[in-house]
Amino acid sequence: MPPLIRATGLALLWTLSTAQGQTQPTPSIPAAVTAPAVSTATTPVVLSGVVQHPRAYLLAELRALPSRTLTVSFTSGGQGVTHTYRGVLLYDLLKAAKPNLNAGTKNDALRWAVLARGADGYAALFSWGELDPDFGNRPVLLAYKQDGQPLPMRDGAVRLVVPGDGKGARSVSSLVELQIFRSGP
Ligand SMILES: Nc1nc2c(c(=O)[nH]1)N[C@H]1C(S)=C(S)[C@@H](COP(=O)(O)O)O[C@H]1N2
Ligand SMILES: [Mo]
Repeated sequence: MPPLIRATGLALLWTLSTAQGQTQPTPSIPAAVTAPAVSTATTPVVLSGVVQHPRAYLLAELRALPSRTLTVSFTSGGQGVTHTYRGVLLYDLLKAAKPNLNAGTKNDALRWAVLARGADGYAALFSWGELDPDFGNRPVLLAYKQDGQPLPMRDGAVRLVVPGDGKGARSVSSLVELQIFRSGP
């Protein structure tokens, strides 16, 4: 018997045996009751930390700010993807928050960082120096549009995109929190 036909036959037998309800385990949590860890248009992005102006941004508020449009390529699960994203510069939000810089420390801003967190708890770190136009100048965006449309639903209302990163791992989707902090003595 050719392997494909044998495999198909085995799969059919398995389907029949499970269809009788003999071997099917009962799921402990019904799928419909599990909250999806994706953000929506009414989920704020909370900017917190040792800053003068902590605040929560709703999608409508982000959309009212100056925006940038960038075409960004990255790999996701080994596959290359390229999209054009529109959003607000992360660096602009950090500046507006005004971290409480230590005036007595030379280039204190270079000790600061921001942890971006998604609705599922996934998180990635960015340093002030890599974002600052005077240093790394990385135009990391809080993106709310992909190719002229709202983000695909699975990415939530707002996601980071990180031009220059090869892998998509820091492109935190369903962004809900930006925690600004100073590290070191
Ligand atoms: N909130 C959240 N964001 C995330 C992840 C995640 O698990 N949770 N995975 C990251 C990884 S590993 C990759 S490769 C990209 C995938 O982006 P895509 O969903 O647009 O392909 O999302 C990143 N952002
Ligand atoms: Mo990934």
